Amino acid sequence: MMSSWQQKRIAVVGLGLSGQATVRFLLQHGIRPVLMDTRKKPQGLKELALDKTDGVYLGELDANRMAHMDVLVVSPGLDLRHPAIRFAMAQGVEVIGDVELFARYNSKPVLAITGSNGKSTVTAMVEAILQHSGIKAVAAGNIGLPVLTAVQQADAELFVLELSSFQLDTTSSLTSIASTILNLSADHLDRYPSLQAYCDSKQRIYQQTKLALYNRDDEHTVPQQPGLNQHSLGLDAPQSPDGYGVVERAGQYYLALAGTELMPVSSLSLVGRHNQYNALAAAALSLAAGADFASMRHVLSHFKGLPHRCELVLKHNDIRWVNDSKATNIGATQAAIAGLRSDVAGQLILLAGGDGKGQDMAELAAALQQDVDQLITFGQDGAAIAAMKTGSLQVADLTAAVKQAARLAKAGDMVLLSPACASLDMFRNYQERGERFAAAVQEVVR
Ligand code: UMA
Ligand code: ADP
Repeated sequence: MMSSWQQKRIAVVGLGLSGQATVRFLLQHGIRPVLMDTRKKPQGLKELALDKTDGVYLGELDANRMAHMDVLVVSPGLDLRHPAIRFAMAQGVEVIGDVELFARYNSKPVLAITGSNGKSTVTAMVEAILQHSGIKAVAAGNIGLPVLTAVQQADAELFVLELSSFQLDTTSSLTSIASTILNLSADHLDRYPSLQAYCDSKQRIYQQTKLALYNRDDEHTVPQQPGLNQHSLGLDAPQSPDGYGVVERAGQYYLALAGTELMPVSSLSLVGRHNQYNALAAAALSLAAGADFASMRHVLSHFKGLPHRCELVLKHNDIRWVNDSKATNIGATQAAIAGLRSDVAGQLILLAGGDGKGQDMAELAAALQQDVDQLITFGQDGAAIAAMKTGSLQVADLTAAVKQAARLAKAGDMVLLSPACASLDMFRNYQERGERFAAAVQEVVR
């Protein structure tokens, strides 16, 4: 496939982690791309063999230069509605992403995972189950490892891809042995004109899949394309003897998978109903890839949650401090509140705020009013969240929020950072926000 590309003029647009991996991949195949980024100084550029490229253009994208290319490999961080990209497309330039390039080149089996929330957790679970089953699986994509770095790993036998809607927008050839949309709730509405447009983007994951696994409690996840081999997942009874769900026997609840009682729900290592669903989805996906039941049981009963997802950072004087910085949208925060509430004897104190990405905070109101005892908000859209609950407190920043929570918290309480917003108004990314929270907690509490 790559030999036909040697005659083409290729630009890599957006030089973050995925863009840099794309440049390396192309150079390894003897292709000299043109490099572009709207940023004046993208990090890590110096490590690339820039002398082997056909030029590096930083700062405002030049529409005419782009229109002279045959193909633009555009990073997921760039909005396809950017005028220069639109102009190039209108001139007939092909616009794809790194996942599309991966799909055209890769010959190994793929499992593909998307959804508004739970993607990374399920991706990591599936990778662990397959590895325990003796299959050399590699997790890549939105989870962090660029797909064009992963595809170079010669000993990889299968790829478990976490795909964002942005990656799916520029992908059309991906085939998978199974794929799933875990759930869909409002997110990234600063990049999509409507929830339906965001949903249509997610639906692209089913395009050439051998098995679509969807959430029967979330209509947006049901394949819209007819004629697919498909199964539904849910936390109720399976819909057929070989279906997927939860069954009750002698007062115990079990995950049920294709006619097998896999394991009691009570022995899952992660708490919260949303994680029961994540475990079921991970088991269903790995089954399609040939994993064994013993490995599923082992991994799902020992899996340690990923950092920044409902992670206990400190228990002090019987007050628990939980970091859920990865909750960058309302759906994730709702799941965290619903999942943790029943486990809190005292007050649930929520810290929320940041960049709301155009979400309607009214959707969070019910959870805030019913299940949250004290709400402390911060950041760009903190006021919009505070307006959803009377008696809430608005503070200047995350450290002030931690200090305020420390004043309010008593034995039996939980302080939960689950912001329902992106972090980019105040932090480099959600990881930095979570780390600052943990540091502030140590400092203020001890
Ligand atoms: N940017 C510019 N100019 C450019 C290109 C990017 O200003 O020319 C900015 C944008 O604000 C953008 C940010 O840089 O948001 C990052 O974009 P990038 O292209 O540099 O991103 P990468 O470092 O290549 O990381 C991307 C994914 N990032 C996005 O989709 C925004 C990473 O997902 C992914 O792990 C990585 O590729 C490897 O595949 C991160 C993410 O935040 C975790 N994803 C979003 C999410 O989960 O909600 C979709
Ligand atoms: P993603 O990769 O899609 O952002 P993660 O696995 O990183 O998802 O989880 C992010 C946050 O989303 C978690 O901290 C949790 O609050 C919430 N979450 C996880 N799984 C689900 C789910 N199945 N449904 C709803 N919310 C979830």
